[in-house]
Amino acid sequence: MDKDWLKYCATDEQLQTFNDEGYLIVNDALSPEMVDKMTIAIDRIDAEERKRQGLGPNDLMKKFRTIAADDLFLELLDNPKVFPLLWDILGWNIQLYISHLIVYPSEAPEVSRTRKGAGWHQDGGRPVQEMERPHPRLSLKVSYWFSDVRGPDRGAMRIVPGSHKLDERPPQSDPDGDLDDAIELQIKPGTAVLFDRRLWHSRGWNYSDVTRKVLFIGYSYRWLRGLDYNVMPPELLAKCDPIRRQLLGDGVDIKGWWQPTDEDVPLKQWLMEHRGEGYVR
Ligand SMILES: O=C(O)CCC(=O)C(=O)O
Repeated sequence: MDKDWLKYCATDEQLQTFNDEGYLIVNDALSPEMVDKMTIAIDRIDAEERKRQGLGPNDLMKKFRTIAADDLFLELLDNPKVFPLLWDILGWNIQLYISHLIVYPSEAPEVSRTRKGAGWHQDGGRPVQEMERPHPRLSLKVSYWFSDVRGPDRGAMRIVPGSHKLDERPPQSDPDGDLDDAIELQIKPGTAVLFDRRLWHSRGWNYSDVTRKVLFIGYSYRWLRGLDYNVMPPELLAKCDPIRRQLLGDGVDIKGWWQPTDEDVPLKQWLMEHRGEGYVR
């Protein structure tokens, strides 16, 4: 299993940024070659899905369970530049809970170019309403960017830094505008952005001529259910090493989601061996 992981363990500064701001940018998380290869897969999936979903050329395409759509995406599961950050933030008892692709072409020409604020939210579905407050972290997403969103109106994600610590919707002085204190993450292809599920975020509009492509890989504790799968196809699991199988929701016994045995969580064993017993709680 990939020993490169140890080169990219979180620094104190990275952990502090994630804890304080609710997000972390990882530059060059993917090499240009990997970006090119994955973009070919994304374009293929986009063409297939547009047909299947009956979408027009300017429609936004969403595809869930993308990890199973091309073996290349399995590389993202334990990407050495990102995976170690996940252990340091969430620990070893983790799994993939979602992998969704968004391909967002330019809005149709007749659409007003003056719209602001597109669907600000926190992630989490019903738990957001049903959990007592203040909310715990529970999960985070890693967004991998395959288009260049540096420049105005290219669909860069908007966030309110630090808003994961608020226990209510952040203030919005202009009802037609963005949340106050929103920033746009204008980043280049190959960049990954980790964000806490409690962070208030929104998709930016795309009025540019560049199709915006981003793949969201979400990780949660293993005691939550997957959001876009229950069980991965056995033929996919068969291609994976034990740690990837853990991440894809595989396990030995149903009780292992609550009380994992060593066989359920090979990542724990790996961390004990490579980072020491004291690292593993
Ligand atoms: O497309 C985006 O920038 C935001 C996607 C989103 O809201 C999400 O992953 O929860």
